[in-house]
Amino acid sequence: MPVIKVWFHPESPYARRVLCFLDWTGISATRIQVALENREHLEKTYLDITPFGRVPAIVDNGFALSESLAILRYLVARDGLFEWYPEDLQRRAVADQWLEYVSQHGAPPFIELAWNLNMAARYGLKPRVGAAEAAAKKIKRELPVLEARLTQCSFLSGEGRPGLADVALYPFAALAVEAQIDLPRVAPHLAAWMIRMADLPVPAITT
Ligand SMILES: N[C@@H](CCC(=O)N[C@@H](CS)C(=O)NCC(=O)O)C(=O)O
Repeated sequence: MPVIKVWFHPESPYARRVLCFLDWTGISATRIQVALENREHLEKTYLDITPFGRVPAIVDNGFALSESLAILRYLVARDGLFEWYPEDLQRRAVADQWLEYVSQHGAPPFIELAWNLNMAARYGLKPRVGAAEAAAKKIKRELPVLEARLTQCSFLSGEGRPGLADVALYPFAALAVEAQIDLPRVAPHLAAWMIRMADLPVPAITT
């Protein structure tokens, strides 16, 4: 099979969803770093690959695709990796339920907190006024949801092994320290899940 090209930034949790999945599944890919800080994502050469001008994006044998979750679903179907995203109607529906939940509610507060408390300053940018407080409120609502699921199941998938919802959450939850969330104290089951996920091979942070 031709080698996939993947455009990423090492600090983008969206891109890291794809990088983690590539590593965990052993799909070979050429990684191309996009310097968001130099606005490379807004250059024509990159916009020719993805109309959205964001990372991640992939090109597979001339076929271009953006949006991290669309890419994960594509890779599952392309390589028949249905252990990550079941084909059975109701198991797929549950996988989608958790994937949607992570996408809409579970993951965003981690990056919003981490960005506004730490990351923005690293890039010489100012955090948005009130954004960290708003994200802290959101995380307070979502942590008990994640914690309850991971009290009942070892992975969000509910399948006894990680699924796409777990992949989608992992790089965001990995921002807990930068988000100033003491996971072992406030969400011990989520913290234990992080360790289970970290036991899977994880890509290095740089190319
Ligand atoms: N919904 C997109 C979000 C991707 C995204 O927001 N990526 C950020 C980096 S974390 C980006 O490229 N930002 C550049 C910009 O918005 O200009 C996905 O899931 O792939």
